[in-house]
Amino acid sequence: MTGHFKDKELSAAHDARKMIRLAAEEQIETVWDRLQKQEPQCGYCSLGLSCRNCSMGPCRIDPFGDGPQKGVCGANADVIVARNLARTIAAGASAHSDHGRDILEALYHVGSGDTDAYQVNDELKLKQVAEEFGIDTNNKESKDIARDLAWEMMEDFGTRKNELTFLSRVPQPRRELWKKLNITPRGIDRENVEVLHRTHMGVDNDYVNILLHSLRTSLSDGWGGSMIATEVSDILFGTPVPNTSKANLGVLKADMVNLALHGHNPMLSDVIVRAAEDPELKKMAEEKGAKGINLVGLCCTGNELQMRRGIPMAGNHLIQELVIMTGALDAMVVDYQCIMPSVVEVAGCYHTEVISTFDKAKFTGARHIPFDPERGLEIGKEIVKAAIDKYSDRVPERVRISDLPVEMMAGFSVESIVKALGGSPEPLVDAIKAGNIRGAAAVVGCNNPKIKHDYGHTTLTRRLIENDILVVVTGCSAVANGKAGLMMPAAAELAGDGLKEICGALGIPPVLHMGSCVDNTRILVLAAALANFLGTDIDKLPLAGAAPEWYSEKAVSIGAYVVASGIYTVLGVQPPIFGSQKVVELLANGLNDVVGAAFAVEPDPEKSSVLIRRHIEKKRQELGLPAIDPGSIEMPQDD
Ligand code: SF4
Ligand code: MSK
Repeated sequence: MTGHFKDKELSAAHDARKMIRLAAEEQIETVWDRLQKQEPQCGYCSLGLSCRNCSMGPCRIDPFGDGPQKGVCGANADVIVARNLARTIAAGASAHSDHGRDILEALYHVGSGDTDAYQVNDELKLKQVAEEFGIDTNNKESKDIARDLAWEMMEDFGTRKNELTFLSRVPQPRRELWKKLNITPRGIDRENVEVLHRTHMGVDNDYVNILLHSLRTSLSDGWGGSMIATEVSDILFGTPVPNTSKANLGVLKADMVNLALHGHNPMLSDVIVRAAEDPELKKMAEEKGAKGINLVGLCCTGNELQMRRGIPMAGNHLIQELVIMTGALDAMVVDYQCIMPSVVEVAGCYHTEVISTFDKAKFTGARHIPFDPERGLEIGKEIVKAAIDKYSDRVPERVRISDLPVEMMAGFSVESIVKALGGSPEPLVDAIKAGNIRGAAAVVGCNNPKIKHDYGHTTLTRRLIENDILVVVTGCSAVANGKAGLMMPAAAELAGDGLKEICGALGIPPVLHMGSCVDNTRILVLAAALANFLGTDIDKLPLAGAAPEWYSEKAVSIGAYVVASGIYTVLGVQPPIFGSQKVVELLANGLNDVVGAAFAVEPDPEKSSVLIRRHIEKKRQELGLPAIDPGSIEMPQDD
């Protein structure tokens, strides 16, 4: 077995472990089985040393120096590794940004009056964001502002602008730095297309130049496509406020129609929530013998729903096959991103119906009910009805829900954090200055079967809060930490004295749920607000990022824009760059002199917590704040 496993268990989560054992007993193939069958995975690809960008190839570079050191075209290891990384970042940035565009189109439909499925939910944010885009909001109806804002935001995808509009939120020194480096993101689509152009055979053959453009592309995601996704989702569906709901496989109900909402886009799931309230559909469910309709979330669609509507969370990335094995899931509705094709096969072993909904994300074997924002609610009802129909096919003897759900808080948008602080970042800044809180870390990203499920997230978070570092979480990390009980105010008991006191005074948990993967932009906005408040740049602050169990191309784009924005980031899974010492050196060290932050790779969360603590204390020293000598923080030894 690959990766960091200190014991034989594949998951740190109790509900998952039980289902994994069940899968083995019933010979249902899961992600862990398939990983094992893939081993040993290709060494060239793992090092980033293979290229199939043209048909003179495919080519590979021998990492030991005995075999070929150049592709047929003459590209060396540095160029091949950099090109591969650039394409990965572009794929991730494109996924986020295309998601943003889909939401934006819904805003445009609202503004044009050709849908009644959605409406403006947060008028204040609509006006604030419209003003950022230079739109006069005086004496204008919100419908008209929505239309004009959507139109202006669409321009940020194109080639007409020299810089993205949300860059006005970036601290001035960082904007100037990006300008000097020529990495100011322009059009979102433009930067992504340019990656594909540059990495075509015979275009950009300088690894540094390729990597700088990769940073620019990732910034077009973080301060562009993803930020548009977050802000427009808030405008349409409401800016999250703190709420308490529940998490783990125990949120499924044996006596109700269970419907899981999986993927990333909140557009469809929002109408399904409303459809499930329909009295006729509720009656239909009762006629089938169910007590009602129970909606649960998975992955980031689940995060979106939990943040805004308190819908319970069934699980994160590696739970998506296991939730079907409860035998109680009547339908899994998928939109896009992070949905394993295997869910259709696992569902085939049960009565569960997988329903795909986006024409750009079809799944062979699934039922396809195409989503159309203009007929949102009608489609939502059709989907809920399909789940109710499936309830009759459930086999009661195969229903296995035994875990009790765990309470967790969600809904910590920047607005609600600032409100909890009394309307200004000042109390947080004061607590950091005094040393009660040493700094803050974002623990984000996916699960990956190469890392013990949820172990990376929860171990790292525990160590950080124990040492008075406030943790913010998004994506699958939020689910892992919520299930582990770390996201209720009572978890402050596990924190160091300083953090415990602050959490107690504010009534907040030591680990704050800031949303889905696109909502990592909320973390950027918060970091920028802190830097602006102090009149400094983001890289000067005692902040860090970590993605202990990342797997996706989107996570690489996130890591790149976080580092390019000035935040040191530790990855728990090795990216495929180790075939080029020069690329590794640039990303792990050289970037410090370029953007003031760099990457580290550390699979053991006990060790990564030390790297983060050392970094935060170093930043405190540089700011002249009371600090622990970073060198005195001991690195745990291997067993
Ligand atoms: Fe080989 Fe160069 Fe073609 Fe890549 S671009 S496949 S290294 S010839
Ligand atoms: S769902 S991108 S596995 S966090 Fe956003 Fe989780 Fe990663 Fe998907």
